[in-house]
Amino acid sequence: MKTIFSGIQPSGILTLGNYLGALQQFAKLQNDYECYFCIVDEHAITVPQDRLKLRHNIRSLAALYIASGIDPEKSALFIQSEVPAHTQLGWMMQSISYMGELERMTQFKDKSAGKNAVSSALLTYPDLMAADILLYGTDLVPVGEDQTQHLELTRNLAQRFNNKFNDIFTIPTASIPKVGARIMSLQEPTKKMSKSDENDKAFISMLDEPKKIEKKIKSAVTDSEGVVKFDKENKPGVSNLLTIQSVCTGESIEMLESKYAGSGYGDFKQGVAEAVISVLQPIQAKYAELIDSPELDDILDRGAEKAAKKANKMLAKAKKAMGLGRVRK
Ligand code: ATP
Ligand code: LTN
Repeated sequence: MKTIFSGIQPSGILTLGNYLGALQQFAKLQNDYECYFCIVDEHAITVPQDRLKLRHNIRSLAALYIASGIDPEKSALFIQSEVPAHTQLGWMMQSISYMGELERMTQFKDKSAGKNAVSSALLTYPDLMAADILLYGTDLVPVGEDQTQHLELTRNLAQRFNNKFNDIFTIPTASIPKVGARIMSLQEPTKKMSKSDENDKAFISMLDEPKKIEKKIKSAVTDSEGVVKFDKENKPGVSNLLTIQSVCTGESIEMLESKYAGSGYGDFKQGVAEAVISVLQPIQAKYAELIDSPELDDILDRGAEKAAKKANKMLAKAKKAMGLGRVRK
């Protein structure tokens, strides 16, 4: 059976973008693959975090994974910092990656732009991400489009390691959904929807109440043309809403365009809001049952144990390949 690994940062409450671009696919894949789903808290601290909020977001993310359909009987769900092999291999990856290639990463450039204090971990973030993936012999990594560059670097690092030391790592492939891989901000539809956006109106949180969802979609930036048509270049706002509705309902963009032909943005936005609410409501109900339950802790304990077992084996191979540690006499 082939292996899947993916991770989400607990850097805020998940958005509709995270759900449509990542979580939704995870649940579908778990029947056909051995799956490892990770709450990458060590990635989250590459930018400043409030410790209590971080702790809350970690648990909340765990509950959202399960509420979105991750079955702990099939998939291992765990917290990155509870499996030390990640940072250990991450350090080893740092020793084979180059400053130049790390500095070229778009996410690093975006997150460091205009800041005078940028952590060194923000730069070496992709080394840790490569370690996450490579520890599990991962074949497939389901992610949104923004992660393709990191995935490409992971492949390069794996190949570099295999050539230089020993052929131990599987070269992973990214799996990007055809529609929904890049849900845009509701306020600036040329920017991706992001859970750490300072403007609360720019994203729909997976835990927003129906009224709030409706309000945010109604105030989403569109254009003054009044025509519901998919045109990413000239009508980014409308195109984004069409994508959202299409992924939520399963109707194609063309079907939606003809459904709203001749009607204004009011009806259209109402339709989008209803579609989003009907996807998120059952998830929110499950989330409420889980968030304070000891069952969630048991799931995370079991997940970390299963993950560590596999990860430690690969870590031992990597250390041996690099000549770290010692051989018993
Ligand atoms: P942050 O804003 O803190 O950088 P984020 O919202 O971009 O976070 P991540 O934790 O970095 O979210 O991403 C988790 C997963 O969700 C990744 O697979 C990523 O590709 C996907 N994803 C993130 N934002 C979107 C989006 N707007 N549309 C589709 N997929 C997305
Ligand atoms: N970098 C990713 C989160 C992430 C990840 C991973 C995704 C960390 N490690 C391993 C897939 C596989 C992000 O910012 N979305």
